[in-house]
Amino acid sequence: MLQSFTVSIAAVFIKFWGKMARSRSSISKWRFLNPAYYLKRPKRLASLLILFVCATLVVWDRQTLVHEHEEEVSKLNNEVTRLHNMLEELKTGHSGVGTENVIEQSNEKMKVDVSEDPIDIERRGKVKDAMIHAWSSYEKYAWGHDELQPQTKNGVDSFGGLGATLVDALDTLYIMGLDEQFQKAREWVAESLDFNKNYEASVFETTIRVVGGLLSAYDLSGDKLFLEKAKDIADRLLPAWDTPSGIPFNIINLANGNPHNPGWTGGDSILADSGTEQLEFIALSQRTGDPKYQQKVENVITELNKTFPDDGLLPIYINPHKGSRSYSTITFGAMGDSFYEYLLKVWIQGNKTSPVKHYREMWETSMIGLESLVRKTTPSSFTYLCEKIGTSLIDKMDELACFAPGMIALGSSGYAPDEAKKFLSLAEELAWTCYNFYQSTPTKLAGENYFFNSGQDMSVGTSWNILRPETVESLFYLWRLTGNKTYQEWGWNIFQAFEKNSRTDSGYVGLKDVNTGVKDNMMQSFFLAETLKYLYLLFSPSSVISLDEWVFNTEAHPIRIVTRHDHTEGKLGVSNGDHLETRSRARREGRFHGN
Ligand code: DMJ
Repeated sequence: MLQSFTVSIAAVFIKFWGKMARSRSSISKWRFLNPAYYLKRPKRLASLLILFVCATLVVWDRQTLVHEHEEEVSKLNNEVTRLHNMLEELKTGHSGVGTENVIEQSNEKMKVDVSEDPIDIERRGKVKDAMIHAWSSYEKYAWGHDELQPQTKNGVDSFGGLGATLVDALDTLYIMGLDEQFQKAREWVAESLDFNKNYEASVFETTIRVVGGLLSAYDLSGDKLFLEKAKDIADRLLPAWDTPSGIPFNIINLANGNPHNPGWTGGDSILADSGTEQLEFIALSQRTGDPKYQQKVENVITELNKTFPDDGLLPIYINPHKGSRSYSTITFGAMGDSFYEYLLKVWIQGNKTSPVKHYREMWETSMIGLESLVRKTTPSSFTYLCEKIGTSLIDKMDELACFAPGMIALGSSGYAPDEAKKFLSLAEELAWTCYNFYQSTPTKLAGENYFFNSGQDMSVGTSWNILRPETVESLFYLWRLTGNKTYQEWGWNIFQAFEKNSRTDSGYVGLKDVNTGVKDNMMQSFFLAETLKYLYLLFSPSSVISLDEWVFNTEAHPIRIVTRHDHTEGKLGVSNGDHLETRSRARREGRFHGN
């Protein structure tokens, strides 16, 4: 604008000057240099002044433009430098975009794939938002309690007041890079986590959530506080294994150490409750150098292996005095499930070496049994796992058994190629069924269990949904092991159904009925420990908690795989070096910055 103004002033001046020049042509051509020429005639002086002002304006205007352009160019250069730096940081594992933690692989920082799918980045961002919402609701209404009741906005101590949600969520917070929240939770563990409770605790639940959660937080952060706390609670659980057979009692008083079994089992121990402490207690021995934890839990497997059946399937009740099996259901669902899971995972935790060979053998035997439970629905040919009592098969499958596709996929690579392929495809078929447990209901959330009647495919039995993780857990393993993006799509659909039906202003709730969508009043701690973690990892690069370096306990707490030695003559062959190795490697972990 300024430029056009100066141009018009100059044009007026030139016109005026032209007139003057024509009328005074006789005057000497040097007369313009004589000051008197101007001083005698005010009009000439005015013209000179106008000419001077116009010239100044033109020069000033140009200078300003040049300066403005220089500023623009400099800004663009800065932007180019910033983007270049971001690219470099992404290549070396520090994107500076978000705040998640990248997990190192050996000595090298994890390489974030710069060509990562932007949809994955966006989706894991949404899962992280869900975690922030779940956590801040817990923080606001139930801090320090075991679980949040979102509808009534209060906490409940369903596990004896051990801060179950807080401890269960530690590693999820860490992996998602929610550092402030992690630190605040750490302070609570340091100041307020007290296990000296006159409470009849479930040995299984306390182990998988509390011991597992603390060990995982230790392995990820290297903070010794978590290991000390894990040792404290494990020491309180240990008397549960003091039975004639070594099969543990499933309940123990945390203050006085008196163990017993629940009345409703008729005095028996539960298979899953007795065979799902191996990963945590072996890890604890490795990290403390004290063999007693590992010895107790490995005795259980040795005892069960003495009479292990040809099909590797054990009923859910076992007598802790005799070590014998009681007549009861055989299932990969409730009360059986994680016994089979841990046979495979202890073998992985033990680096698949000879001291843990019998775990793999027992697991493979159980897979023979599992195959004998496989049936297909009509008319759509969904593959499912039956339950069994005596010799009778029951056409029923728990959603809990939907961990099995992930387990089978994880174990498949230990077979020879043909078997591996067969088991991987069985895993994929079962995952499709589990996904359809979700898709077949009006809310697109799965019920607790399903029946399979001829001609009707699947129908919901118990119709609640309590935010369970098993299906997304299997989708996570299948995505990692096959690279098939379909599993991400299924997981995303399930996540959206949780967002639609289970999200409230004060946290996430389960549904009393997946047909009507009526809500319950509980945010289960495993929603933060497992469901959201597996969903987040489903949209993360596979080097974040690499399956080559970590093994997940049954509550989705990643435990670092360390060198294993056997224990002989009552001594645990886990060297102090292993213990140190675990700690120092954990400290070396890089911080993950990505969405
Ligand atoms: C979790 O506590 C664990 O995954 C356990 O093995 C089975 N049940 C719940 C989640 O459904």
